[in-house]
Amino acid sequence: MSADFQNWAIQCQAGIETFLDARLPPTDRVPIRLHQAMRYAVLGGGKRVRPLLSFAAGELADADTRRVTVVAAAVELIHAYSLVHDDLPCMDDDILRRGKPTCHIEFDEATALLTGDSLQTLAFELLAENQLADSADTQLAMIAQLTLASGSRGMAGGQAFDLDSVGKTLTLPELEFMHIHKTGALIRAAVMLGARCSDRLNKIQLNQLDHFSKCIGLAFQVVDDVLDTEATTATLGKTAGKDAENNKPTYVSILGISQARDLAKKLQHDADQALADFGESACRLRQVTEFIIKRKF
Ligand code: GRG
Repeated sequence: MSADFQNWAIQCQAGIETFLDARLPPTDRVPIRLHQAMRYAVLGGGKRVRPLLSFAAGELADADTRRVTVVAAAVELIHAYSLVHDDLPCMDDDILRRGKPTCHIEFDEATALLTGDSLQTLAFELLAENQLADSADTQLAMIAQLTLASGSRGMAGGQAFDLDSVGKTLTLPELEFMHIHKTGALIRAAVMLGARCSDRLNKIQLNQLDHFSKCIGLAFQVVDDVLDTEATTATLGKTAGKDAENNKPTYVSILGISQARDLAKKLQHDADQALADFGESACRLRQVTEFIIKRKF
């Protein structure tokens, strides 16, 4: 990673932290325990990959940073909610997330459930109360895009497939279908919402960007599966080896580690190709892609 990219990423991560800190309800406001749990689940952790993608796509489209910050925060809130719910005993039943006890361990199950619910609605509150696009039609379309990416036809639907797949043998296309929804849909929304904060990109360019975002959504998951096999709990900040322990089909269980790594490289190449027409303006998106592929946690 170049120093230039690292500085840029640190700046974006700090910007999103400040914004989320200001917009999450304070802990002296009732219901205090719920507000404490919301802040616990969101602040001071995570790689903020989805916000980095929104900022990089925003730069590509020359979008207003204040608008991009709002959509990046909304996507990160949806992501944080999904992690809180995913860790619950009725789902993945995990005790460690972002290097600290999961929300239901630190608080309790009912609070964790309400935390996820409240983070999700806060995301849409942000999108509804700020100007994100030049036209109201575009803004409504952006909000619709995030609802679709989060719900039963996106992330929540992918999670349902995931829960249903435990102990089963999936084909590669079935695994891909699951991850396009579970992980890919929100990553796609992060990219596209960042770009749509400006109306600079035409339909062809938006389609190219959409293709890019589908490739990196899958690449992110392939790398996640490799890390779940190879990295330690201490490095990941979440329990390593969970997929095998839970008898879940993964890219590693289907392809083996070496072919899974090759697939991640191929997807990076496809993502790069999708950006070919953008030239230098897509530099940040290429750097975030490299970060996703080379990450160690
Ligand atoms: C509960 C509706 C609902 C959905 C949950 C995304 C998800 C669906 C569950 C998370 C489980 C998981 C480990 C999925 C693999 C990919 C993934 C989303 C990893 C975590 O994202 P990172 O690495 O996490 O970006 P940080 O902590 O860095 O933000």
